[in-house]
Formats: sequence, structure tokens, C-alpha cells
Amino acid sequence: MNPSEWFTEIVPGSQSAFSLKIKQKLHEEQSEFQHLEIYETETFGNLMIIDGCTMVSTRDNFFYHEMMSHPALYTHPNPKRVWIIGGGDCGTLREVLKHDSVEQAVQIDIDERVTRLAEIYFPELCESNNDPRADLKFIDGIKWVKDAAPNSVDIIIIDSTDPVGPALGLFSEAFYRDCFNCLSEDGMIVQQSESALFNLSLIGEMRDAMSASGLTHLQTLFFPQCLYPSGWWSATIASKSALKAFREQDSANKPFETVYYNVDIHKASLAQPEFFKKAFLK
Ligand code: AG3
Repeated sequence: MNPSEWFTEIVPGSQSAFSLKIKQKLHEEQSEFQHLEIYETETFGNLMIIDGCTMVSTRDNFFYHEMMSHPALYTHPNPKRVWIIGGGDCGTLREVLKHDSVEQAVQIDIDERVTRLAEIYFPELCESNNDPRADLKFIDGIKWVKDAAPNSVDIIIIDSTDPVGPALGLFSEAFYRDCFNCLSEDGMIVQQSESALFNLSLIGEMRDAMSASGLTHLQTLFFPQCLYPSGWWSATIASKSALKAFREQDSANKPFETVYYNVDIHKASLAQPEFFKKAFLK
């Protein structure tokens, strides 16, 4: 095996790594905020790497983007205003805009270069960028939420990188409190919450910070994501007030295509593993 033909992400602490065989490097740059690389792989299509970490592949991004969007959008009674903090590849934005109830979806990513590269190398993720309901902003999401007026958003989706570097503040109690303050009464946040196998203590700290901010009814949902460390990922939903009932009928009759998400997957993703219950729910 010639290592130069492979992209490898070594996962600190876990003594494990994930590799993909590459055909060629398509792009590399240091943006103002992070190091960006794009590869063409043998079997996963194109691959985006940020600061050495896998972000998106053509082949398997649907798991993540669908699960970051549809469970929350089918739990909120009538989601009209959605913000995506991060999400510069526009994959979450595309899923959010599949919902007819959504009147405005604002994507706030600090790094415009991520979106410009996604437009070139992941055009399918950007296919809804010209939807009149879409608004792409390239500013600091932490400041955006801090400056927002009360009752200005129904769902905030935090589609961030790992909690290091620019994304660290997106996992803090202060940020969650700012989210709480600008959510509508039925509002909720969804945050990508890493691997329950490799990052359980981080999930615990994140859940504690969410609860301390006033957010409540935390639900961590689980889904496969082979590109990311351990291949098993999670998202955590937290609500401003009482959790609303899952709109199961609407989900069963969803008027759009998905690859992974459906009503049964939604329910199954909420099943809590025994070790997770022991850690946080008992
Ligand atoms: N955001 C989650 C990336 C976390 C991956 N971590 C890693 N490879 N260590 C992905 C952005 C997709 N819109």
C-alpha cells in the first residue's frame, strides 16, 4: 500500500484512523480561517477535508445532512424560519428547503471559501442555493446569534466542524443561551454531536451546557456516517419549551425524496443505547 495514494484521518485518542483511496488531489488552500483540501476518491466521489478532518463526501453525506434536518423539522409544529450555523457546503440547506413550511433559511458560515468550493466540487449540494427562500451569509455565526432579536427563528441547526478552533464557541453555554433568547416559543436547536463511542464525555459536557442555558428536552439521535470517526455519528436536539409531538403522519407522507431518512428511521434514531442511558438518562 502506498500511503501517498490514501487520505487518512487519524483520530486522536482512539488509536484508530479512517482512510480513503484517492485518485487525485483536486484543490488545496489555506483560507482566512482553515486549511481546505478537496480530493477525488476511488469510491466515495469527491471528498472535502477541513483542517485534516473529513467533512463531506459525495457518496455518504446524505446520512448526516438528512438527519441534521428532517427529524427537527418534523418535530417542530410549523417551522418557518430556519438558521444553519456553519453548513458552508450547503448540504443541510438543501434538505431544509425541501420543507414547504420553510419561508426563510439563512445559512451563516464564517468561511465563504467552503461554499465556493462546494459549488465547484459538490454542485448537487448547492442545487437549492438560488431558492428565493435561501440567504447565504459569510459572517461569524456566534455573533449573528448573539445580536439576534428575541423570537426571530424557529429552528437553529448547528452544522459545525469538531469543537476545536473556530467551532469551539458553538458548543458553549453562552452560545446556547444566545440561541435560547432568539428562538420562538416552540423553537429548537439541533447540533451535530460527534461520536457516542469516541466522544461520550464531550457529548456530556455539551448536554450539560445546553441544559444550563435553559434549553430542555434533549434528544440525541444516532445514525451511521462512515466518513467520520467510528462511523457512527449523532445529532442532539434541544427545545426552548416542552417538546412538541413528532409529526409522524407528515413525515410518513413527506412530499420529497430522501436517501436515508423516513418515518421509521426517525423513530429508530431516537432509540437510546444502554450505555448512553446509563451515562445521561438514569
Ligand atoms: N460537519 C461535521 C464534521 C465533523 C467531522 N469530524 C471529523 N471528521 N473528525 C460536517 C459538515 C457537513 N455539512
